[in-house]
Amino acid sequence: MIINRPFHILFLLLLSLGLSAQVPTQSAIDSLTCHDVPVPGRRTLLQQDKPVASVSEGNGDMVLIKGGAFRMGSQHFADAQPVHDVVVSDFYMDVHEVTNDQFAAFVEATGYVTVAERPLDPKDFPGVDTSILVPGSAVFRSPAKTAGLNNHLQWWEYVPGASWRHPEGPDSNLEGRGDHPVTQIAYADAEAYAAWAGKRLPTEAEWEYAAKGGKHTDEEYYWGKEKLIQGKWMANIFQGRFPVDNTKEDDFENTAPVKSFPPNPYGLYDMEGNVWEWCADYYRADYYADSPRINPRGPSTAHDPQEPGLVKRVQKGGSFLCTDQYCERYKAGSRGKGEVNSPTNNVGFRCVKDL
Ligand SMILES: [Ca+2]
Ligand SMILES: [Ca+2]
Repeated sequence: MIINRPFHILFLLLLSLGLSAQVPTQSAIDSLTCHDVPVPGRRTLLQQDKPVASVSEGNGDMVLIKGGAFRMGSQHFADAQPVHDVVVSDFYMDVHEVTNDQFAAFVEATGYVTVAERPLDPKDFPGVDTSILVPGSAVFRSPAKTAGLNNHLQWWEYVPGASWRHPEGPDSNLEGRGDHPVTQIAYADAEAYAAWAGKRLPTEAEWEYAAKGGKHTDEEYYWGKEKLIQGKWMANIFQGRFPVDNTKEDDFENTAPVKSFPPNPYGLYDMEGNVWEWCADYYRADYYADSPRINPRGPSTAHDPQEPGLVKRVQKGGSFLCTDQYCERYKAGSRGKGEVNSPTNNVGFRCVKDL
């Protein structure tokens, strides 16, 4: 079911055609923005952080996350308040983001066609020349210069032919990127993969509980209080002057191979940065005000007050485009959100499974 795709797609289409486009809301900016070689020594650095009685036997590329109580949310983000007590049950979680090779196996087995690859229905785009309604998706393109950071259309472009197979557009491919996280994934795509794999998408609470690793509660980062540990970056985010100059201090301009950075205490990689990860919960900015304490599964409907009418699901952890200058939502307890049919080249997912 395609819901509200026209709003975002049309927005970007207009930009690609050089037509006028309205200035996006801060919410739109957040949803789209916050929206590459292992560094020896860092994994060793963190192995001393192994939690007590939190990691059990593995399940393929999954690890058992022993359930328990934790403090969910962040006092630094309005929609992540109040910070509140939550209890989650045991579950298995993929140790890394779903990779291009894994997604390719799913597509090979099922013939699945992703949202970005599907034809656009002219009924969803009244008044728009049908010749420009071609499958594609949003791609980050670093501009030579920007006029401030208020208009994200300066660095997001609707690119016909962009899809998980061609993350940056038709001229790009997955060569040498089999172990990178799959991108250009809409919510339904992630859900379809999970069902095929006999798994499901994590709830927001499960995801955040796992990210906090059984030991990190109120720190600014999922790995602790300091952004760098002994001078080393702990996640693939964006360094430099966003969005024009990525200095790649963490070695990666785009996605990184999964497991390029140290695992958290549960043995999970890239819970922050690399790509945003879809969660099963609908997004409501006010959900934490009265969410259930035990195994919360999100509100029954989505509502983003800054973009009412758009159906959004929660995304967590930030991406290679997150930076303190513009999108800090890679930080612990923060919440991202995405319109369900608006994939980008910095959004992917991982799965969980019940015991
Ligand atoms: Ca980076
Ligand atoms: Ca991630």
